[in-house]
Amino acid sequence: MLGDRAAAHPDRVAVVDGEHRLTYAQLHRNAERMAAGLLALGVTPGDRVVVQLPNRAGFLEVIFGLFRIGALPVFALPAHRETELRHFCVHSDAVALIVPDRHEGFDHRDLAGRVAAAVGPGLRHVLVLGDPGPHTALADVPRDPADLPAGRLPDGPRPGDPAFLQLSGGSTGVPKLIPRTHDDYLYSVRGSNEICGVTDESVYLCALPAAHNFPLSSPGTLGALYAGGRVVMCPAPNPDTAFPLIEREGVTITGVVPPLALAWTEAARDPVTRARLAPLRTLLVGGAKFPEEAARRVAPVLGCDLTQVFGMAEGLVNYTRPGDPQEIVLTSQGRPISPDDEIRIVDDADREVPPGATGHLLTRGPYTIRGYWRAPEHNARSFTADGFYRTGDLVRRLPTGHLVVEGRAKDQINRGGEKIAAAEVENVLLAHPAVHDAQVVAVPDDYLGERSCAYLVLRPAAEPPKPAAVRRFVRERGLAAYKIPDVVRIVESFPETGVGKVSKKDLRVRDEADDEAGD
Ligand code: J2J
Repeated sequence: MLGDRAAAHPDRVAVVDGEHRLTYAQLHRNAERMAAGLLALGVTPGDRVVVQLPNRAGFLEVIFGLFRIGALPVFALPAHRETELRHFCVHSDAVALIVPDRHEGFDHRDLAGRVAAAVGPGLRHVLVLGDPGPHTALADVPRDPADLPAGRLPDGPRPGDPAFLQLSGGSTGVPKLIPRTHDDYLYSVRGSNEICGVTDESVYLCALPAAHNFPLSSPGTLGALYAGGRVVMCPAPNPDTAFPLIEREGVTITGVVPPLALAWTEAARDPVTRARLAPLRTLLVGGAKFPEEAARRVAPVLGCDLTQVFGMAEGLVNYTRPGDPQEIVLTSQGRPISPDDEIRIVDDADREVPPGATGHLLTRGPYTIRGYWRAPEHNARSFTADGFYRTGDLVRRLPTGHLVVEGRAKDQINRGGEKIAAAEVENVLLAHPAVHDAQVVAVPDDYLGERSCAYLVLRPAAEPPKPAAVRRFVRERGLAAYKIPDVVRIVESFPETGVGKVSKKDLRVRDEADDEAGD
């Protein structure tokens, strides 16, 4: 895809990264040289490489380099820490880990060193974007393909081959990996472009972490490059960083999570600030439910069209359409990209619910996976016998086919679009010496939609730990900051359901009662 675009319009700017601009020809050439250099290092087709890079042009050079040789990036996020990176490296049998030197005040070289020491010799390379410290500089990797023993790069992967491993939001103890293929992914990107009107005139601001499925493909950086448009890498999504870039680069389209949409509308109340958004035509909002009241403010305050997007790294993506009635755009999460996306809405026994009723969303379609990477037991639970993916989302369908997300059946916290598997955090809390049992639940939050609350039952005679100490314990265990419980409450016991299981629903209710009591 990139080769075709570079041949068609070599001199058009493909990506902007600060003061740095790469044309399609340059991006393509850099990716080919990266591919040759990675091959020379011993990265072979089918190998996995954990990529933890911030929103920089280097991210695109690396992933297109890996795509070119048929090696699979494993898309870590910059927020991930030792526990997550170790798991990605071990579970994917990665041969290399690619990190930035520092990002947002954090030294990723130290982190990568600890991960490499823990994972062992199978992880052969740590490559660093920027100052490498004790590792290898990514800048030293690229080679001229003509210098390879064969004198050129081998043929690339086939369309149906896996392209990368994306991360699942997860509801289990360890994150699952999602194998997406070149053809299924481009199918979703092409469909997203058609719906969102992405053309060679489009300028996409990559404001969310570039490796996440939403900014990568809905329609995202890949959509902009597919159409021959331009990608602007945004180092952080706050208004002070994003708005000047929108103005300077003439950004026409971007995607954000609901809390950011709120922050952007808040900042744009100031007319001078708002003027910077003049080029912006489309704001996609998704990743978590966008409250109707907030949705109503987008067009009048930001001066652009709202598109709601309800997607998942496993596949299915829904959009509201430019021609949809305003009420539908404001109150629904869109309808599927493709007429071949199959939707079933079922009760607890997998029976279809009546039209318009709320139920579990199951889906099967041209770009939705049929199974996670090397996870036969999860797959037996996460997919029906006939291959429908159990999304864990509770939805209802409007007569127009649009879906309204009503809630969630999966044991997850959606913290402003960042997904936290309760079990993953509970496992860490259980390792605390004072903790006998732990439950992590979502509690409502005006800004984030949800935040996380850890309920702890202590061991007999244990000294009650301070909430700050519990939070520090989770951080020191090497979990991403967004997974650290926002609230920690110590209780005598957990409410139980009729059959003696812990009732998370009742814990959430109890939390609301505590809040009302002014706790
Ligand atoms: C309610 N819940 C939503 C929405 C996602 C585009 C946009 C988002 C994602 C994403 C993505 C929601 N309203 N508008 O991959 O390509 C929740 C659901 C869903 C889960 C998937 C894309 N949009 N969600 O968020 O893999 O619970 O993908 O199942 O991170 O986010 O999370 P994720």
